Amino acid sequence: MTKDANPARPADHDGDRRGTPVGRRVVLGMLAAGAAGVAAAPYLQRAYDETLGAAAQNDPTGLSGLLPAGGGFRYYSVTGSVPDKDEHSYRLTVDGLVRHRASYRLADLRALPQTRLVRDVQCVTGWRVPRTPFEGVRLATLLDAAGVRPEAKAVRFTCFDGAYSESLTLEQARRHDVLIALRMQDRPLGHDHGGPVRLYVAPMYFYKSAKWLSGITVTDHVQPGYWEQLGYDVDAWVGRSNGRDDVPTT
Ligand SMILES: Nc1nc2c(c(=O)[nH]1)N[C@H]1C(S)=C(S)[C@@H](COP(=O)(O)O)O[C@H]1N2
Ligand SMILES: [Mo]
Repeated sequence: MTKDANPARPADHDGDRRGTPVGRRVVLGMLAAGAAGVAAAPYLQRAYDETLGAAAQNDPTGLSGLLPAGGGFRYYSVTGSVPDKDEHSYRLTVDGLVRHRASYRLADLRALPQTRLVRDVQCVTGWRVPRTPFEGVRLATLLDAAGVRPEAKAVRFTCFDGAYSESLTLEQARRHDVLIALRMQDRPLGHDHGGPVRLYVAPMYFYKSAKWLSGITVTDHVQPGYWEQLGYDVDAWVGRSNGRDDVPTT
C-alpha cells in the first residue's frame, strides 16, 4: 500500500470531520451493525448504510469515516448536512461555453439513453470496492445536446451541498466511461451516495465522482476542484496519480 507516498498531499479526507458529537453507544452500535451486516440480507445492508450516513455527518471523531459503510463504501461529505432533492426539486443545469443552456429534471435524465458500467471503485485514501454497477447518462450526451463552443477546453462540476466541486478536461469529459449517474449498485442513488444524481468518472480516483451534482459548466480552462485545491492531483487516473500505484479501475 502506498498511502501517504506523496509528501505533498494534505491530510487525507478521512481526517476532516466536524459537527456535534455522536455518543459512543451510537458508534459501537454501528460497529455491531457492521458485523451483523456481513451476513445480512440486502435490506439490512441498506438500513445500515443510512444509519452510518446520518451519524457520519455529525462525527467529529472521524471514527465513522473509518468504518466500512454498506458494501465497503465509506460515507464522505465536506459539509455538515446536505439538503434532500427529489423528483420535484432536483435540477441539473448545463451552462457556460455552450450554444444551448439546459436544465434537466430527473425525468428528463431518465428519458435519455442509459449506460451501465461495472468497475472497481478506488478511493485515494486506500479503500477499494470491487465491481460496482453505476448507471446513467453519458456526460458526452449532455455536452453534445448543449453544443459545446470551439473555444471550450474543460468542464466544471458543482454540487448542491454548496461546497464541493470537480473538473475534467473536455477530452476526459467525453470519455464513454464518464456518466451522470442516476443509479448505483442497481438501485436509485441514495442520498448518502450523492443522490439523486452524482458524477461517475470510472477511470479516476473516487473524489472525481462528485456527489449531489447540480451544475455542469463548460469553461475555457480547468479549474481545480475542492480536494485539488488542497493538493490532490487534477488528473486523477487510478494507479497513475497522487503518488499511488493501485491497480487501474478500467
Ligand atoms: N459532494 C461531494 N462529493 C464527493 C465527496 C464529498 O465530500 N462531497 N467526496 C468524494 C470522495 S473523496 C469519495 S471517496 C467519494 C465517496 O463516495 P461515497 O460517499 O458514495 O462512498 O465521493 C466523492 N465525491
Ligand atoms: Mo475519496
